[in-house]
Amino acid sequence: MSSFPSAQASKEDAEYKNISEKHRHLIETLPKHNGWWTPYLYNYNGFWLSPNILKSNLILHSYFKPHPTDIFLASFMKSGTTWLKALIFSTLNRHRYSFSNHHLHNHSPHSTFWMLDIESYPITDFTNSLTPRLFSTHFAHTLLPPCMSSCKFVYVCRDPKDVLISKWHFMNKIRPKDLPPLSLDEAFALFCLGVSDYGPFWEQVMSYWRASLEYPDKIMFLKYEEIKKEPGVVVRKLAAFFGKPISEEEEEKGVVKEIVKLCSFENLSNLEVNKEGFEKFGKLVDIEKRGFFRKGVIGDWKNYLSEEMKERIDGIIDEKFKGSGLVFTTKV
Ligand code: PAP
Repeated sequence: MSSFPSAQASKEDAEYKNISEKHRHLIETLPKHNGWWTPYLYNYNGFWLSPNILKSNLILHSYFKPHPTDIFLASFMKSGTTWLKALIFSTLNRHRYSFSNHHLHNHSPHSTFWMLDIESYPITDFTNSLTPRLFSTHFAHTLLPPCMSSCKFVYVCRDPKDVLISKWHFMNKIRPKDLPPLSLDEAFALFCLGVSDYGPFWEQVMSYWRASLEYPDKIMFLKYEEIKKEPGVVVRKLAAFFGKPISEEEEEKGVVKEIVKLCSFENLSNLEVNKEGFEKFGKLVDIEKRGFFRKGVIGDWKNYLSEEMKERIDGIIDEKFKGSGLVFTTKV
């Protein structure tokens, strides 16, 4: 066997050199603003990204090869990603595991998806995955490689006021100790400016909303609040969207109820596997698993935001979503 690198490998290495150069140039030239857990966020094609996440985006564009059967879960951070990972995984694999001895009893929801946004070079070999391959991302739809648009996406959004509070708590947990704690006033000001990882919030949400209107058979658009209200309806929708509708026999056996129960906040947050240890996100960051389960309720923002802050966020969102057809139905 030759020990020389193949022509393909050296071409890819050369490509990576170009990416690193481009990244260095972007970091020097893009508009920047202080971030939530990194010293700076950089505005790349209209979205605020931390330096490593920006580099991952460039890497994805060059190296990621989607399969037609891949399924992507997209969300703004803190909008219900963990919950949807569990719901999608257990709905798709409902014939593979019994509910009394389920994979999710000893594997965290995050471990069932590949997180696309943290890819470094050389890109992961995703061969050791079940089919369909499951990926998650927080990138806006317009920041993703166009070749992914032939795949199915599930997008979940959430009331931005709850997103802000959830993110503020989370960021203070993962913020490096050499940065001072982020006050709620600072987080609020950043959020309202649109300076938020992967944001502005409204632009990221709108990118998927518009795409879901254009390609309804490819992008399923969900709201956290709707799932809370009728999780069973969402499980049935997901199953149908993946081309594996819940059968009458499954209905009779109570499969939908089992999935909803398995993925509930109460159940997942009390499993040992989600309480102890760290979730590894590539080489980027290790995050305490319990950090993904805080309260899991609608309207916790009321415990933190003043009336004036609420009005400000609602006002921004009303203006940004005006005429789009997207409304947050549950104004608590
Ligand atoms: P991520 O973007 O970092 O992956 P994500 O899972 O989207 O985080 O959001 C975490 C939020 O979902 C937390 O909300 P909170 O801070 O307002 O409590 C978390 O509690 C909530 N959450 C996690 N699992 C569930 C679940 N099974 N049901 C409902 N909410 C959940």
